[in-house]
Formats: sequence, structure tokens, C-alpha cells
Amino acid sequence: MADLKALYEAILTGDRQAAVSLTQQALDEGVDPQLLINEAMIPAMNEAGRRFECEEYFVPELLLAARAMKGALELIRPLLSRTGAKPIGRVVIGTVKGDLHDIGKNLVASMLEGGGFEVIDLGADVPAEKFVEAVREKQPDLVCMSALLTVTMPAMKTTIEALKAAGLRDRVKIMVGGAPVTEEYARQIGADGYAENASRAVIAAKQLLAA
Ligand code: B1M
Repeated sequence: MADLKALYEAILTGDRQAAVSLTQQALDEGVDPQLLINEAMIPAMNEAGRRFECEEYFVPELLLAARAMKGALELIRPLLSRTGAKPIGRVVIGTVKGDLHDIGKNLVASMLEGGGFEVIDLGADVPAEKFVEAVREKQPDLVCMSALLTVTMPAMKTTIEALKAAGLRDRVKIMVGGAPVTEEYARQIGADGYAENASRAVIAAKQLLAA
């Protein structure tokens, strides 16, 4: 029986080894990876964030929790992205300039791959020019930007403006997301779409390409 509580604790306390072995155990038992993500991993990261906010945790604890989560996700990622089909569209994705948070972006990337998209992942702390260059060279159908910090959200707007200045804005759809981002903000900055989580991002991406 998958021990979701133990996995939650392992991530929250930054015990990478335990997080990896509990995840492997659960997968061997045939547990749905989405259940592990939604019922144990994301709640653990949210609790780490809550503890950080009330100064029970500091940056080192956040780093350890992130390391444990990433270790567990490495096992899950191939399962989310497994698809033999011809890609239904090409996506360029990155976390915007100044922002190092990449766990959510990685989840979105894996789910998009699993949803049939070819994904080009630019990583984290991606400057506007790098998005522009990727759009020019890789000719994606969709650009996905993630931001986790309130102070890095404006970099999404800067990137959209850089795409406009390069004459590339009309060639792609743009979707934004990340914890502080809202649908209203997406509209304000001129993005085409917004999604609140990774599974919604797949639905929104398909809708955007169909439109
Ligand atoms: Co930081 N951090 N962090 N952090 N961190 C937050 C985001 C924070 C909310 C914590 C808090 O105060 N409660 C806060 C931001 C406050 C704000 O601006 N509103 C914060 C802060 C302040 C900071 C630093 C400034 C701390 C400091 O140094 N004093 C610093 C900034 C560094 C930087 O980026 N320049 C910092 C650093 C870090 C670590 C490096 C230690 C680490 C990140 C490691 C890594 O990612 N490799 C870290 C972590 C782990 C967190 C928390 C605890 C967890 C983030 C996470 O991975 N969540 C976070 C608190 C929290 O989120 N509750 C926090 C799990 C992940 C699956 O969720 O990323 O939200 P999320 O992704 C979701 C959705 O948002 C959505 O789908 C995903 C899956 O469902 N989504 C998209 C994301 N991108 C999308 C794109 C889409 C669509 C949906 O379309 C394109």
C-alpha cells in the first residue's frame, strides 16, 4: 500500500533518499503517479512554503525539500511524458528571467509531453532574448512561461514585448502560469492563455492550438 503520508514527510523534511525509495515503491505497486504528485508531493511543497512564510523554514530547508521533490519526480517524469504518437504541436517552455523555481515548470513540461506535444525546455531564469531566439529558431506553436515570484511576473510582459519587437508575436500562442499568476494578469499582459496547474495546462494548450 503506497505510503502517501511518509512520502509527504520525506519531501517536507528534505529526505531525498526516502522520497525516492517511497516513490519507487509506490510505482512498483502500480500507484497512479498523478496521485503521488497531487496527494503527497505538491501538498508537501505547499507546507514547506507555509513554514518558510512563518519563518519556521529558511532557504536551506526549501532547497532540501526541492531536492527531495526533484529526486522523486525524476522517477515519475518518464511515465508522464511517455507517448509514441506524432507530436500535435511544438512548445517552448521556460521559467522567466530572475526566477529559479523550476519544479512546476518541469511538471507542466512533462504533462505537455504526455499530452502529445514536443517540448523544448529552456530551463529557469530565461531572459526574454532567449525566448525570442528559440521562437525564431525552433518555430514553436506555443510559448509557455512560468513565474513563481511576484517580482518576476513582469518578465512575462517583457518577453511578450520582445517577441512583438522581433516581429514574432503573431507566429505563436502564449500561455502563462505559476502560483502568483492569474487569468486576469494573463489578459492584462497580452498572453493568449493561462492555466492554474499542469493538467489544465495541457487542456489549455490543446484549446489554444485548435483556436
Ligand atoms: Co521559493 N518562494 N524562493 N524557493 N519557493 C515561493 C514561490 C514562495 C511563495 C514561498 C513563500 O514565501 N511562501 C515565495 C514567493 C513569494 C512571492 O513572490 N509571491 C518564495 C520566495 C520568496 C523565494 C526566495 C526569494 C527566497 C529567498 O531567497 N529569500 C528565493 C527566490 C529565488 C529566485 O527564484 N530568484 C526562493 C528560492 C527557492 C528555492 C531555490 C529554495 C526553491 C526552488 C527550487 C526549484 O524550483 N528548483 C524554492 C521553493 C521550493 C519554493 C516553494 C516552497 C515551492 C515551489 C514549488 O516547487 N511548488 C514555494 C512555496 C509554494 O509554492 N507554496 C516558494 C510545487 C510546484 C509543483 O508548484 O511551482 O506552483 P508550482 O507549479 C504549479 C502551478 O503553479 C502551475 O502548475 C504547477 C503544477 O501544478 N504552473 C503552471 C507553474 N508554471 C506554470 C506554467 C503554465 C501553467 C501552469 O503555463 C505556462
